[in-house]
Amino acid sequence: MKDFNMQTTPKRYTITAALPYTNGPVHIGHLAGVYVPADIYARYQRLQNKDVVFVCGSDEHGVPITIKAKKEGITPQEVVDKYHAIIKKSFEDFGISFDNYSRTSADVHHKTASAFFKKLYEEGKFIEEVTKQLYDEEANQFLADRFVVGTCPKCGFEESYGDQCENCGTSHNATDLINPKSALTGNKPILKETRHWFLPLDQYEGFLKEWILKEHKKDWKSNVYGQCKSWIDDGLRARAVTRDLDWGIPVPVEGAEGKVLYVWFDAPIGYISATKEWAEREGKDWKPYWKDEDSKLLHFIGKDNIVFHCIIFPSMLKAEGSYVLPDNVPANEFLNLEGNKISTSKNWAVWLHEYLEEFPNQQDVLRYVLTANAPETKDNDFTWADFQARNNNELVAIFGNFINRVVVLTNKYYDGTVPEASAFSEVDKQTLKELQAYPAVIASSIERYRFREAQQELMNVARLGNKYLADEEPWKKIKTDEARTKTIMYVALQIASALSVLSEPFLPFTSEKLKSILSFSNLDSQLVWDDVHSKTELLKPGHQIGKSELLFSKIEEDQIQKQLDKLEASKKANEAMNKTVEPEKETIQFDDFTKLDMRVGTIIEAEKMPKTKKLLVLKVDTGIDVRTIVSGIAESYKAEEVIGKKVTVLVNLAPRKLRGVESQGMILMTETAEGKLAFVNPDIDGVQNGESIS
Ligand code: B3M
Ligand code: ZN
Repeated sequence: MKDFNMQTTPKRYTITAALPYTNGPVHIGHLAGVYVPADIYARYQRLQNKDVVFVCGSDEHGVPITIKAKKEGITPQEVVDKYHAIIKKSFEDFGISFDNYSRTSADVHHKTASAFFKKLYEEGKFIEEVTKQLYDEEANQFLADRFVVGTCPKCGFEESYGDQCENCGTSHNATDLINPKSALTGNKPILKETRHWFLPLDQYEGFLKEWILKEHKKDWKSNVYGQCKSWIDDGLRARAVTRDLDWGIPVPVEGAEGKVLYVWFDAPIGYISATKEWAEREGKDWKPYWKDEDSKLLHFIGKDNIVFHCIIFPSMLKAEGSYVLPDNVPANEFLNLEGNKISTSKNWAVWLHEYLEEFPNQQDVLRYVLTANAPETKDNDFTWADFQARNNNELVAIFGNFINRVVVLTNKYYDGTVPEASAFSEVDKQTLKELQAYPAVIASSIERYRFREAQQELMNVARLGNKYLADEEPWKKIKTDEARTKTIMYVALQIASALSVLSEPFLPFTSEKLKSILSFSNLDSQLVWDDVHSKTELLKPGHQIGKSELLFSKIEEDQIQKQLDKLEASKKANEAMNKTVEPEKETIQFDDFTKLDMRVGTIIEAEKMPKTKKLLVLKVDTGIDVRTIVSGIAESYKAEEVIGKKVTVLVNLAPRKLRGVESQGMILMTETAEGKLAFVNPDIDGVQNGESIS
């Protein structure tokens, strides 16, 4: 039995990042919430010379894939093939350093997930039961998960899915939904009997209470702990782990034809399969990473996945019996974009593949901004203005500026050779001492999953360098004191080297570029994290560095405006799409229609009705006469704008008094997507006032 309080240094790290559903590309929300923090952590541990496996892969089963396939008129396999390639490439492009990016359609995964299920089945860990489930008679299909929406029994959200409410995060059974509706046909489902296998979560309550509520009260993030506590306190119930669907991993027992594993049963096992695939490729043994007590298992996820990683998957692992449990599940909250929730269907997102087209080779800028603003403790907002400011005022002005000065001056004064230091001043000693403290400071934040704080400390290293140069002014000293200048440049070069090592987890592309500028490849051995603390000298006198190259460049106003325009266009398109069309009215007879006398007319005078917001008093030439019509269009038009407009007029409407003015007819109007009223305009060549419309 593992002693949860034992604080020993783990022998190896098994780091997982949530498997993205393969039904669309990935956006900045994914990167900020899951993949960048996981990558920072994995890279940092590797720099510590730790034994790390960092795995992920495409989640290719489940209803989201089937729905996408239906929408695009292609097969689920075509959907996952298309997006697996796009997603995998995006992660590579952004330097997410997975040791393996697998997919749940892989053979190794089907086998691993089936074997897992079979073991639990054979050991009697499931309850097998025929129950009544939601069924769509028109679609001839059981409705599970995203195939059904209804009101969440916990929070009242009206668009909850069958297995989870996106609003409050609660996971439930589809039959718990109030007013369920089929997402396929909109029909009200009936109840139909079907056989399924259930994981009796209630039997794991004792274990979960002990493990989470006691052992992890202190070290799990409060958002994660809080959610778990509330679910456990509410009481847990058995959850079906099989589904009546045709896309997924077939349930590997007799009598289960036409049934597949619930996607949330197979997907987390995907972490194990991905580790197996990696180990096979590398000639290693996968088992210690999942079964040895001295392995530290970590799941990086978004907040909507907490229940699955903290309650359901651990119960599965516990039921199986031979696996370690996660040591931590550092889930993040959500990232919004310019004040609104990121949404794939509304195209309110910054897609990674599109970002790179607009900002080529600027992956680190996005990584930096997403970490600086990471939704670690609460939902956070990404804005393009903040993106620009952080690039220009921090990366360019602090980090880039320091490195550029060091490299340019070293080249200018010493042809790029690291100079010899003579006696260190108090300031030099203090600066070097401060520098040596940073690896531990940054590490401590990373170990506690506080990546924003860690990155701020990294920037403090660059600030230390900038301040040192500004105070010591080598560009002045060079004229009077050569020995002193050499010492200053020597110290500054040590800071630059430290930055190239310490920045690697956060800004891997920049770190690499900086290492190349500083000719790290000519060093006897590659520097690791602790060298910055333990080595008094990172670059030796006589080491030759390269020429300066800009690490970051300024982002201009027009680049930002372009992004904002793009979002504005999405907003417009959505408004147009979401405008609900009124249902058709009752059928009328032709005679009913001919009763309406509609004519072409022209507005010849217009003035605002005093003391009203909406009304204009118009004089309209109807061809029959010139008459007064009061029209509620003043919020869309100024009086002077409408004079001369050709309009459609209903002339035989009974007159009616509005604010004391008799209105003798009605002008036909419609409405634009943005809610502006518009004339039904018969302005066609040769059509005269009085022409009737029929
Ligand atoms: N695919 C959910 C998601 O993309 C899911 C994560 C699986 S992790 C095992 O939000
Ligand atoms: Zn809810």
